[in-house]
Amino acid sequence: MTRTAVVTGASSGIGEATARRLAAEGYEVVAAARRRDRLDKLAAEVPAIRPATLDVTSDESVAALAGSLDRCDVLINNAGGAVGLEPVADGLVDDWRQMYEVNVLGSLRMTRALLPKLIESGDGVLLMLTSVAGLVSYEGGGGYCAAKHAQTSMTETLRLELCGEPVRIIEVAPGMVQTEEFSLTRFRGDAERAEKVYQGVPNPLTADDVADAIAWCVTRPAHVNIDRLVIRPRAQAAQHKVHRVS
Ligand code: 8X3
Repeated sequence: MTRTAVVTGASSGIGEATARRLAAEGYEVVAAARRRDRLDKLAAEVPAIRPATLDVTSDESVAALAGSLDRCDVLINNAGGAVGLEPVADGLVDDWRQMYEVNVLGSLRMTRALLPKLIESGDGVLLMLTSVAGLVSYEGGGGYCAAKHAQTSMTETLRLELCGEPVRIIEVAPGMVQTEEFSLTRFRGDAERAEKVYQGVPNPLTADDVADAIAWCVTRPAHVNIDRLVIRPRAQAAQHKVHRVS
């Protein structure tokens, strides 16, 4: 029996790396995201990956994906991201709404839709990709930190509510990860500002580093629940303590 893993936000970054990694671990992976062209390329490269068009902000889209699945053993709620770095005093309601809609409500929609199948599998795993922004707050992080704190809280709540059910509830909270798009989206396409975030930092984490941690959590024996795994590059001792060279 091949186990099925659903990964949201799988068209790039941590989601794509996780889809590849879980396929290598022997899962049939449903790589779900809005950008179908990217998913098709990924699926053409990795036979165990099935592309699925998904918009986590749409009830209909989430229901269509859930309805198309025979089974679901693993759900990786990865779709998310940050928009803007304004102080709260200048926070833009539309940015905050978008961050809530994708990170928080997107995870809620996916969780509601797939939880019955995860439980039915007899050994389900629900993994929430949060962030260190879900554990600490930082200047300019207002909306993103609030959304990630909400996801962290949702994860803790789920673990309590589902105690006794055959499903593990895991949180992976990465720190500084250099991906193609995260900072670019945060800075609304300003590549120079996005690049500065990682300037002089020796080896920020890569998407593969996080996918490796996710795969480790998911592939523990069924009775082992990794409640929360915080992963940062060695150069980042804390949110405000980053070693930079040059
Ligand atoms: C990304 C990490 O520190 O930019 O989730 O919030 S941080």
